[in-house]
Amino acid sequence: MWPSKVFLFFCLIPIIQNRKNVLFLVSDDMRPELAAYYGQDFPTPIHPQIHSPNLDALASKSILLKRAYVQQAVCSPSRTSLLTGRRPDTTHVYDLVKYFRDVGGNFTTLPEYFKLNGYTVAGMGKIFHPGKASGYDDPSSWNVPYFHASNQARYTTKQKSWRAVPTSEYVAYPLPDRQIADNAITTLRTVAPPALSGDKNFFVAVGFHKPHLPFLFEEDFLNLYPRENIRLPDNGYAPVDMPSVAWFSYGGLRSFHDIAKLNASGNINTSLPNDTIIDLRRAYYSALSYTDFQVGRVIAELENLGLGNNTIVSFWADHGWQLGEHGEWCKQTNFEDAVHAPMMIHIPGLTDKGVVTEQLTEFVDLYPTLVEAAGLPVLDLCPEDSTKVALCREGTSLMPLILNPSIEFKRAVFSQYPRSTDGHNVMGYTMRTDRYRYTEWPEFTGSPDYKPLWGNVFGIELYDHNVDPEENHNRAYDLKYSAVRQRLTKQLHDGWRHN
Ligand SMILES: [Ca+2]
Repeated sequence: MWPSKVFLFFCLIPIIQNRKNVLFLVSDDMRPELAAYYGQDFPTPIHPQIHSPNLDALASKSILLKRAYVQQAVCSPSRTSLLTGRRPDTTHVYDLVKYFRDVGGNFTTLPEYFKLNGYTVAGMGKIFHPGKASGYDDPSSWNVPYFHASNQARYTTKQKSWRAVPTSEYVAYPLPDRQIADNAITTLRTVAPPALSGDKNFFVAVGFHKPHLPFLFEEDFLNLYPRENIRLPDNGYAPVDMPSVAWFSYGGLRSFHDIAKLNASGNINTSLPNDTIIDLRRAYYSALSYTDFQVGRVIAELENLGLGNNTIVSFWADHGWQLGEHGEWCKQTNFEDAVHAPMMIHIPGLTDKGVVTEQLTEFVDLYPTLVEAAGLPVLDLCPEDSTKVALCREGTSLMPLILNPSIEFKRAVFSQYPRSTDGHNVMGYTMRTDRYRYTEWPEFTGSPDYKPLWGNVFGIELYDHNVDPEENHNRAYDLKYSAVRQRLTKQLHDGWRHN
């Protein structure tokens, strides 16, 4: 035994010394409308030119996952899925209330795994969904006191859906995301010396609140987007032959007082007045650019401290956003605009020249990727029932894509969204293949089985992205697509394990 232990000892030293730090950046409700995504991978033409120099710079030295999809297009389910590395049907978190440790299992989270491997692990802002949905920021994930910004009450009122905050106000009462960036900078300065000396690695998670509603930003950012440059979406109508179960009436936006007074119904084939649509789009882009600015401040400090060469920087947003396309707003649907979100990972020494992949990827893939890229022991695939398995993965490491971005990776990627309709609990399961988006809305058993009843379906959607990238025409009932639909039905029912 003795010689093998000696061998193991000498093998482990260089591995541990080579471990990388992680700067884990998160944005809330940011759709992938960034310059780096120009081209075929954003469903609608991008107007106007988006100002996102910091994320574009990060993208240029990252693996840019141009077709990455969240597992459920709303905050807590998406975040819980990514941070546990498991899908909503395993975490059993489909809403903004339930906590995975109560309803799913006592899973080891991504930051917790780094903590268990000896890292300093700090979190700030919105990483998990705050409050009950995360047991108040999942305390076992961190070993540094968690940071939340002040002035939240001032800047989260329901009075206005958007506001350019005047300089006099934001100087006196800094916006939460500026405070979060400030705290990230302070934290990096604290963890830098032990990281640079090789004594202690870090995992610093920085969660920004924007561009989530209300769209607030320091006023200067509005000047980046002259109002006359903002366009209405091309497709302000629901998809032809869309089943009503697919629709969401965007109550989150309509509850703001300035929107409520417009008396918008939220019904299918209605939307907001054109002037309001223009204002909201302009404010969203301004909030996006404001977030980009704060991201840039944090990355600049990482570089200034000399940490750039040994720190992985990942950026993702928890889902996309509908800015009036289909007449829809917010997230909470299975449309491309809601489930498609930005993700990029800079891995020093591996992606410095930039790697762009068009392969279909999923947000559950980030956990195993960061683990492998940082040099931690890799995770096994979860068994069918992983309720009692603390550590496993339901995604796939993206490392092979970095070495060869055109290899075959996944044939399909999966998202889902629950509805309650006609007294039934329904779960919309959607699948994106290279060419199609295919969705079924079956009845759902809920607890304790959490299973779809495929025999009782409340709607089917089939969008052909080759001819209809905006998903304007549901072909599920078009006879020309019946063979395709039959094939996609089987593929969807087979699920992620077989794709
Ligand atoms: Ca969100």
